[in-house]
Amino acid sequence: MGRMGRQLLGLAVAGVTLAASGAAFAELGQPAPWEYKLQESGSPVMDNIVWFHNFLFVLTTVITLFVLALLVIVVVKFNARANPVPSRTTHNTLIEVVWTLVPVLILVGIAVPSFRLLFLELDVPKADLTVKATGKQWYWSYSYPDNGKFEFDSLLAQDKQPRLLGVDNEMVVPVNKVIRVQTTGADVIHAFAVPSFGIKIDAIPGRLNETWFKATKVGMYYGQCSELCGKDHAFMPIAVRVVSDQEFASWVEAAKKKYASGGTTTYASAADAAH
Ligand SMILES: [Cu+2]
Repeated sequence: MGRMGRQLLGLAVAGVTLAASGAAFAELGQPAPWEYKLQESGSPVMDNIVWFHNFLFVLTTVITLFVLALLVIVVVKFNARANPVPSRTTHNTLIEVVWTLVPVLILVGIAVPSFRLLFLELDVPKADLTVKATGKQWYWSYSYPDNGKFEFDSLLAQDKQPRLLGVDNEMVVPVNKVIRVQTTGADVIHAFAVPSFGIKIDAIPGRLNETWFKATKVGMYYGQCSELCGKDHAFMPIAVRVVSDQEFASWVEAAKKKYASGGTTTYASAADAAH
């Protein structure tokens, strides 16, 4: 093996090792180093998204291999040397029918689960709890209209892990409950997205958008603003802490007192008060 070959092999080994160590660090609800798959699912909607993704992946792989096989057959069997006298066939009704009908059936087969998934995402079931997320330049505010209407700001915390995802005040929700998320924007368009819950919805000034999730496992889940909203767009993460019913109840009691003034005193709320 030449020097170049050894270097390439070394690079490949390093890559595989990194990927393996990345997989070992994979945690629920957050991205992992060298991740090439979807984040692990933490909600029924995301379960369905993962299923649909895998279904399409298998389907497209099979179609691609089929087309490749046809091309190889044509190249080998019908090149000028192997087949000096070409056929003069211009029409074959059976083939015309087959290559029209089969793609139609495949598309219908994709459309059915696709629409089922869209309706699952868009039809908000009867909610156990509503949380309103307001996108601001450049942080989120969460309000809990069902629990005494307290509201608080959630800003990136530089000292917290995971890097660029940790916040000072997390959004907290109970496990296995239908959470209705309402989003709006206070200044420009933002987007509220948490990959493990399978949600991504715009937060638009003057409009209230709605989505939902049901977190099936206790833990931390992270997302990010997903609509370019200005210079600190990359620094307004979303952190959701999913807890048991009892923990949620005690958090609500503490939060009511902590945020009684109607939000924490950030530069933004101070600016609001000045108006
Ligand atoms: Cu943004």
